[in-house]
Amino acid sequence: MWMHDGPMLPRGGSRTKHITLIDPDKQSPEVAAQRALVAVECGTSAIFVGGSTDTGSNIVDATCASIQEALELAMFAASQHPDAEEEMWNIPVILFPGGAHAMSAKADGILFMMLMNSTSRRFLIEEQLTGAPYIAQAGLQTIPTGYIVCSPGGVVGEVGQADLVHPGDSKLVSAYCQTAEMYGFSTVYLEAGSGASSPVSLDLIKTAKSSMHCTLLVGGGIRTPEQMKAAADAGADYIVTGTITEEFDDLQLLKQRLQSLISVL
Ligand code: 1GP
Repeated sequence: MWMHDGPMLPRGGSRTKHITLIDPDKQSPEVAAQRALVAVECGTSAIFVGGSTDTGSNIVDATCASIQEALELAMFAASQHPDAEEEMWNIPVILFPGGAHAMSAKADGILFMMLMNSTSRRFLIEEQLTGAPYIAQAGLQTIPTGYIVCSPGGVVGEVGQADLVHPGDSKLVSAYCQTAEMYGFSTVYLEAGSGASSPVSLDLIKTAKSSMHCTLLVGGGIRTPEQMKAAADAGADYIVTGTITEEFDDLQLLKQRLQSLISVL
């Protein structure tokens, strides 16, 4: 269980941080926990749990529980060694829900999102209305997030019925970011879609960053150190990667791949 005062995803700091997204549908809870530990060893700053739109709460819950248990064990083990860094394991597990059906009280917090460019009332307010009572009862820390799906958009763009933001739509992304800030959201997430053929355009990231004071998350289709560095230089406070973590059954290979990405930040 994450133990800190203050926001889970603070803005700024001297460098961009990395977040690992784990889709509970893509591996067993045990393997999810192993992958999360490797990611933390490589320097990831938070674990997001979520992704697929049809994942039930039971598998989300089991995955969160497994990751939390692994982090607590790693922290305890570190506390027994004077040279080990106990604090590095104290990172938040945050729900990144496809909807109100994918929740868990085992998480530390939740991205409480408005899919701002959805054309469907469901993703603007209805899922939130369904989820809010559960979140309140579970006592999850909410991270109010303006979620903006940019082209190519992928599955989330289709399912979320997003009116995609395209490269060159600078005025539009700027207005979305200003609106998010005026609503009091702490965070804006520019999403190209999981497994996207290309990441969010660098111009959109730059414009978003200069349009608001919210924490800026960027994700979708980021696979190389060059893409990581470019998104960081454009102004992302956090870069989210998911798919690459699912591509390696061998944890040593996963470690090498994640290290090569995170070390450029
Ligand atoms: C998806 O932005 C995240 O919501 C991560 O995308 O799976 O392409 O890394 P990838």
